[in-house]
Amino acid sequence: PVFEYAPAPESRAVVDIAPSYGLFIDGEFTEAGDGKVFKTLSPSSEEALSEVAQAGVEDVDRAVKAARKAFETWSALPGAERAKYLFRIARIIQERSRELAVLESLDNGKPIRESRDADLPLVAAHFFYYAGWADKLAYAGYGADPRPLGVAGQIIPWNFPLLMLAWKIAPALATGNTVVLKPAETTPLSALFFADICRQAGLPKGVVNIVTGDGSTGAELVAHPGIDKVAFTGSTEVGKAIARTVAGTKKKVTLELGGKAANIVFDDAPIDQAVEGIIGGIFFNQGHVCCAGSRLLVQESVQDELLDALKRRMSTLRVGDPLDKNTDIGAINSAEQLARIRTLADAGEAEGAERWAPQCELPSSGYWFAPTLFTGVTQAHRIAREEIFGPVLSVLTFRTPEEAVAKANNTPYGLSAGIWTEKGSRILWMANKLRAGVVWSNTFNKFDPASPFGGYKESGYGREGGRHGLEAYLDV
Ligand code: TXE
Repeated sequence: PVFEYAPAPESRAVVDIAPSYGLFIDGEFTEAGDGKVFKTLSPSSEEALSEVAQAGVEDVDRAVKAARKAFETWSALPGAERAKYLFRIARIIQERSRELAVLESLDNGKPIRESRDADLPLVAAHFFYYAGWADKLAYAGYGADPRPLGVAGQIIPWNFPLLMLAWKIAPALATGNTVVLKPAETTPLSALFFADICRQAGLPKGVVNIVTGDGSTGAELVAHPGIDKVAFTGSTEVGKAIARTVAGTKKKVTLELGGKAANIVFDDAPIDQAVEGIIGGIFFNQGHVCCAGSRLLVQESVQDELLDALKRRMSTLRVGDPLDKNTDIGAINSAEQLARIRTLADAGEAEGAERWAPQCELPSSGYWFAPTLFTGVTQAHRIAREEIFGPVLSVLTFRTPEEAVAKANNTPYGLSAGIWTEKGSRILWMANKLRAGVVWSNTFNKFDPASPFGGYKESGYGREGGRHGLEAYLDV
């Protein structure tokens, strides 16, 4: 009764979603000890996709114990052996990528074009990349015998469920750690499919454990004494709570939190190219992106020209069915997130910014928000200060590079920034002044597993990706 297939587009048939899923502990799917479950919905239709176990304190304990036990043998395996498993996982991800892309779009709401062409290739690339490191750790700058930390408790959000899983699990396994991972409560399915991939790859039992549940499951995982390291991606508020919980324990922690990135356009930038970068920067993944270019800083002299071009381009964006290959903007992930976006957009209007959105018809069921632009925004406005995490762009202006830097840095966050100019010397000057973990120039939202990613200030600490990402899981 929980699960009904709606008459659906053909592509939906490529993935077989079971009516219910258990927790993945010690290589087996098992029910929660107290039998509790929750439903995961498709945000584009509000239909239940499946019923998933809600892990309680005893389940978290079982998972951590399984990971501890597996750590004994996994950490003792030669790196070359661990690499074989990771390569196998990467290849299976590639083989099953159609199925995973459809699943991700169903559970998350993101356009299939993005899950197929961005998320899944990056997920596989991440496993390939860290597979390549597993046998190269000794004498790579970490001493003769760098040691894994032990059991990593990893908590991920709902915006890139499988990619965040890859960012967490691949480096942990490559370095000889074992993991207990908790996916977000609105997007648990791809992590459970990944559990199946671990089985298919013959990964030893207990090396990867998946405990589904809400924030309470996450809090129990963080507090568990058998955890050696916590890796978290999510809200700044929860990140701070996690840092408080682990303070005074042996646990190491990396946090990847929110952002309020500035995309800075100078008057010499090629306008069409900048418009594409601005559009991708804020509307990719419905703006559910920690490094989204949510503040556009435009040099005053090109403001009118740029805004005209931007509005014309926004008018061509197609909002709708995530499984339609023509869709540019899919569904907002949850009713809660939609409410947050609406609250902040309403605050923008109430505080006097001018709101604009193209004519677009939104589907009648599901969670949707039209691509929206605010002009006349000042630095004091909430929409210039708070992370909206939705398809909403706040436009501010500047006259000089110094003013652009001051405005870009005027935020508690420091995850990313973008610069659009033909002048190379200006790019270098700006990149050095911007307090952001990533600075893109004449592009935006470009990722590579070899490149470390992470924030300054309240955007968190520690780096994921690249060789820096290894250090988060090693005692050097
Ligand atoms: O995040 P939460 P939410 C920002 C974004 C968004 C806001 C709220 O601005 O609007 O956060 O989103 C788990 N101990 N980002 O409420 O609650 C939770 O179950 C341990 C930016 O969804 O932080 C989920 O698995 N874990 C961000 C994960 O934390 C806890 C991505 C993230 O959920 C917990 C997501 C607790 N006490 C939201 N409470 C980014 N950096 O990309 C919750 N969780």
